[in-house]
Amino acid sequence: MSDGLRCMWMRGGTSKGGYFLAEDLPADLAARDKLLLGVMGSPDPRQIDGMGGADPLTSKVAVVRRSQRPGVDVDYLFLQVFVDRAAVTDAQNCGNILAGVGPFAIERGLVAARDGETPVTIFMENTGQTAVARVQTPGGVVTYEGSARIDGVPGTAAPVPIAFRDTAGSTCGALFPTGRRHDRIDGIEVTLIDNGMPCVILRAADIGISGRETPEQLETDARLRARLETLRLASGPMMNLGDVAGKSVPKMTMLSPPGQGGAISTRTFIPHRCHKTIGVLGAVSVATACLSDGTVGSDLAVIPEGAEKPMSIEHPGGEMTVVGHLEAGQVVRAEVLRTARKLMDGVVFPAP
Ligand code: NQM
Repeated sequence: MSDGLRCMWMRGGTSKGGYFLAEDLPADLAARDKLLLGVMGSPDPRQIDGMGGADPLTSKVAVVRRSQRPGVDVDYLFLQVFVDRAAVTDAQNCGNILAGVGPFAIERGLVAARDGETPVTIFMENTGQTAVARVQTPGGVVTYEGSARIDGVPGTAAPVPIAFRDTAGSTCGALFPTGRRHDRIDGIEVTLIDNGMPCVILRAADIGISGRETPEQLETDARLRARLETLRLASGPMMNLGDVAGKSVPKMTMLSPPGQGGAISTRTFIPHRCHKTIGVLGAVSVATACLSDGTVGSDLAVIPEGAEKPMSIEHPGGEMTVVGHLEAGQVVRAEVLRTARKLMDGVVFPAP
């Protein structure tokens, strides 16, 4: 591949990665994955010979194509390239990288821009569900500049609001895959939920932390990590995910009462590194748990009044607001505000 490979590097929300047109990647999946490992410089904890940033949040890929589905603009496949293992997985979605898909699709000519704002309907191949992202396109050109601010990213940028409608049971087949709103595993009460991201939700206090620790403090707590992994491995089959030893799902989110005026406070392992903030669909799943009676979370959360619930999900880097829309006590739609930015457009040269 000495001629290199066309790609755009983008920040999507609080993540960063390579955005490719499907036609620019090999159709053979083994060849594609080998190439992407070379692009990122994996396996290597420093990813020194590639573009990856030595963190799962900066070792991500979006593969985008024009959609053949009625009412859908583009299909988006998310790939997590592991940092220190020679593995690439499509077993999870990513709502942060999703934020860059609309601008990328317009820039590559897959979607015609309107003057002002362009809605881009995106089929998320990982989970078979659809999201609508609104991209700012004054004069029919994508702009990344604006006054929207999201925690975990310095400065401001153009807003990319994203709406999710049908994310319940995305990977596990049901919102509550065990059919129960809480379960007990290894003596700890958990809620197993999937509203776009399979998550194991537990109380921080139940596992012996305050929930106010930094990600660095939590990552160096060997006892905590071992306990979380035991819970995760037991949760996998209960969530219809099978053996999750080598998988990046479910995520492990520990909840505590809000400390900054939000709805709930979180610390999340994804699953072996502690997230510096929280994933988008992870936050949608946490908000949904908190808004559902009888769950771990419903007892800790401070829920806003009204049918539209702006749930401020606190995380180590600030907060992310998920607006949950309820019908008959169920979350039927969720919206989040993200931003994205084009960092580089060109040719990448993967390690052989
Ligand atoms: O939950 C990290 C991220 C994510 C995923 C992870 C995400 C989501 O912050 O939708 O965005 O949980 O692996 O990009």
